[in-house]
Amino acid sequence: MPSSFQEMWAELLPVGRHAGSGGYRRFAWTSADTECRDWFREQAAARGLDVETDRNGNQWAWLGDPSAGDAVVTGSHLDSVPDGGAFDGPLGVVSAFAALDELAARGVRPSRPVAVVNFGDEEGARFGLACAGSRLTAGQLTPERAAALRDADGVTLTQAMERAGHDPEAIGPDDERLARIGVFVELHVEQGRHLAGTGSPVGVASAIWPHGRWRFDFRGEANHAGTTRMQDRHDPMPAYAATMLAARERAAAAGARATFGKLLVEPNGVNAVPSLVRAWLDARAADEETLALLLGTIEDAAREHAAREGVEVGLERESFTPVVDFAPALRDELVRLLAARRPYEVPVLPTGAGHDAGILAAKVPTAMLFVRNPTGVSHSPAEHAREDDCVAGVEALADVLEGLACR
Ligand code: HGY
Ligand code: MN
Ligand code: MN
Ligand code: MN
Repeated sequence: MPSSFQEMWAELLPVGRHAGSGGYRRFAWTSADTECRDWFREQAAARGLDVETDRNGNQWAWLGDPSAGDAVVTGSHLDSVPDGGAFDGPLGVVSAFAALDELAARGVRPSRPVAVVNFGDEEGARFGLACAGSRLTAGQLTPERAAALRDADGVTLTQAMERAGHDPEAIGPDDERLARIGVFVELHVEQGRHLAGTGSPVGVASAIWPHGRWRFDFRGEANHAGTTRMQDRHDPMPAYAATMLAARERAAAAGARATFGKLLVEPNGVNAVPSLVRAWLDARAADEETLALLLGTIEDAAREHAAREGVEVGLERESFTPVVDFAPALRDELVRLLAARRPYEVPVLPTGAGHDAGILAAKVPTAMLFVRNPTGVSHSPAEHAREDDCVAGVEALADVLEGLACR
């Protein structure tokens, strides 16, 4: 008998959870990731689904014969950001299995193949590139670039794959697989408060904001903290700090987002003026023009403050995802399928968070469902969704799958 939503949730909850912070450290191709993958296989086997791991390490659990094509695929990711929350990713995978159970309980026999997918390395927490598994499959990440992505210990993505038992020589675009997908629907906890203020536990995505990651290298001159006069320093830290404050101010003015959440300081000594401050910027905006303008002003600020401190500054764009406008016809079909069985209005909302659905959308008709997050908090151990809202999400996903897979 397959586990219920609550049982699946309870089984997955402890995996990769850090005792100290209560957050998750499910990084790609680590032992925690392997445990998540084992959990996925167990859930699939308990439902008699055929499980496969594709050339890029994504897991697929099939109901029906994938070679028939036009499949209805649902799912999300199981990896996390450092000390992330329990819901970001796993809610979409657990809900997908639970929705299949709901279809079985309703006696619904899909006329199209249906699959649950676990996309690998969505957060990019270890190797720095988000959605690596879906990007490889969609041809947005080349095997050569994947082999050059390194973690903090210098291990490359492909070396990590190999150490986890996955053949790194196999990675690459998978158009044949994507051609068999008729539609992909990802359920995800909302990472924001749009639904929190409404009577709707579930909403439908309209768009994903354009977003990207840029790396600033501020290079100065290492020196002694005690003997170097302030006016004699070429210290990259104040150049970074002034740039960060300018980014915060300009993003706020533009209604955009700018986050410096990761720094690397060399030599990283308390009593040494740094030689290097490497700062990663995550920037996002509702449209690409606003984002480009924001980036331009932040880059100007970096150059201005570097010159003032007598240090050099380098800038490299590490990743960029253009705006994703989900297909209105499919989006509206989801709203119709949901509204038909619900007393509440089904909101349609954009998100500033990236998702595998945003990558797939370039190749496959794609849509997203959001489940209400009472506080909106995400990428934090405090991330939460109420159980009744999660159950409402499973019901909604089951309605959508029934409507799409039983045409
Ligand atoms: O960064 C994001 O928006 C996503 O959680 N990977
Ligand atoms: Mn996330
Ligand atoms: Mn996510
Ligand atoms: Mn000394």
